[in-house]
Amino acid sequence: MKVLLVYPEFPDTYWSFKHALSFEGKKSAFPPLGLLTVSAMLPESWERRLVDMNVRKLKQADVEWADVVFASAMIVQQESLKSVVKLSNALGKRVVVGGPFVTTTLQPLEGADHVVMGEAEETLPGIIRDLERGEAQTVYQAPERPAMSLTPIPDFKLADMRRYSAMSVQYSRGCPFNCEFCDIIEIYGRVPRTKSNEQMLLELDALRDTGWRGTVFIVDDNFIGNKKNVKKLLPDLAAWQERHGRPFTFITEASVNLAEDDQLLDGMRRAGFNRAFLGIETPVEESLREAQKGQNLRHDLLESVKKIQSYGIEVMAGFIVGFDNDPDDIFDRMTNFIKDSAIPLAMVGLLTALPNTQLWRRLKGEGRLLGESGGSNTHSDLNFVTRMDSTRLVEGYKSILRTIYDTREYYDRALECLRRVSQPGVKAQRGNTLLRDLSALTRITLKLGVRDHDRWEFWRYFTQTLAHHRGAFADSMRLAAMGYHFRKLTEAYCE
Ligand code: B12
Ligand code: SF4
Repeated sequence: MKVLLVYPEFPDTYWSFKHALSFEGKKSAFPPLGLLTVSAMLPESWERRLVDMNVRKLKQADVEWADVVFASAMIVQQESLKSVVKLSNALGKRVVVGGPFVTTTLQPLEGADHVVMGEAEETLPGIIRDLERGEAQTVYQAPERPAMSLTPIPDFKLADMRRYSAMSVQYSRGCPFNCEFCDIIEIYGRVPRTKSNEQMLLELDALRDTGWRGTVFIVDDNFIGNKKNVKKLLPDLAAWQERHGRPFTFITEASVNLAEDDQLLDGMRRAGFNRAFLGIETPVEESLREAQKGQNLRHDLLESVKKIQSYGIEVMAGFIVGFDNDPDDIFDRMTNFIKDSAIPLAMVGLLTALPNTQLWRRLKGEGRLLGESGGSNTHSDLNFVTRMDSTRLVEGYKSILRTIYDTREYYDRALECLRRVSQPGVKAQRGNTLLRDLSALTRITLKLGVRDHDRWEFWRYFTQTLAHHRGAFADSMRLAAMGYHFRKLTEAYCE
């Protein structure tokens, strides 16, 4: 059997990082870990190829080569996914589709021969057997959530690793919290399941053996969801890093209560974590209560961010406007909070009701749902009737984006962030990325320091960095590249 694994294209959103990746000479931020994991579960005798459409175009010849096409997608990739299904149908190839889109959508996917809902560790052996016998069913639904011990080491080598700016691994699935808008807990559950330390280190060995050095994204829904296990993992992770000359720096996602736990923070610093994405959502307490986000109400949010930064961990965060309890001055409060928190990469979105979430069910009950979400919360299409006038909400939302991604505002936040994270800590080895860094630096300097109309701001930022944060120079240039990406997209959204 010949399997073509296809990852559809993302639209150009904040999360695509497109305008920043070009400085690095990369095509995409991360490889499709779901498909690399599925590939590792296929029989050894099956031939397999991967086409990540964020890296290269899908050609007719790719599909013609295959006996069966396996595709994976999030909601936001659905248009591209539909084109993959259509092409496969036209060429008479069987299509199997899995991943979060088909797991959560309420609509059937036209043209898909087999849909796999949920995690595949337990269902895939049956699907493989049925495909081989030519009697595969239309829908497979994972009966329960599998133990992570069943998850194999992903087929990292299937990806063209040179095209990505970071590699991904996964330690846990699920999150113990209960945020109303969250679909993670519906898909992956509220009891975080983790891999064993041994399993995790073997996975890192495999990644290291591929020759990869640099950033590794631990793609967990909430890395500290199972604190007890994480605390056991971190010392082993730090020792592994030490043993191998610190080949990786880690980024991950975590809940804000990370700030409460010095032992965790210290463990993460020692293990080489230098960035964490937090779900802050809003500085408005009433809106946090509405979102059932009690973990963000326990301590002062600005202090929590500062604490995490003091461990050398840059904070990135998600923010949301559009809660029923958002006051009239929400836009100013959000803007001020982002400025004071020194979070350069602030992903501000409009509240979206994803299918089958608690929010979805409440709004449905209240007769306020307008339709299924397009999957991206940074587009201005609302999928429910908001309490605030929708035109005002979208205008206010855009005003936040315009302010926080204004060149000077952004550089000021980045400088303050660098100041806060440049504490003595464990620094990762940058090793053989030097050449890549040099060409990236040349591209950044040419684009932002010569061609850009805000070039004087860039040189102010550049000289301040050299004067005060020389040790974090590479990080400062990464932040400059990211800021450019956010500015370009903000211009496109807000025109
Ligand atoms: C890493 C990640 C990203 C990366 C993407 C990197 C990449 N190339 O994959 C980045 C940071 C870019 C990203 C961006 C976004 N993401 Co994202 N992301 C994740 C995250 C945290 C991990 C994905 C992962 O690697 N998982 C590990 C693998 C092993 O799990 P898996 O993909 O589920 O695969 C398993 C099964 O689903 C199944 N399976 C998967 N595919 C297939 C295919 C076949 C054929 C079969 C048989 C089985 C199968 O088998 C696997 C093993 O069990 C997930 C959350 C999560 N826990 O998965 C969110 C998640 C997928 N993202 C999500 C969202 C909403 C987004 C954004 C739209 C954010 C936003 N708010 O706007 C953007 C979109 C990007 C864009 N440009 O517009 C949602 C998707 C919701 C949905 N129903 O579609 C998720 C579930 C999290 C969430 N609730 O926020 N994301
Ligand atoms: S903390 Fe994050 S992952 Fe956990 S329930 Fe809330 S939004 Fe979902």
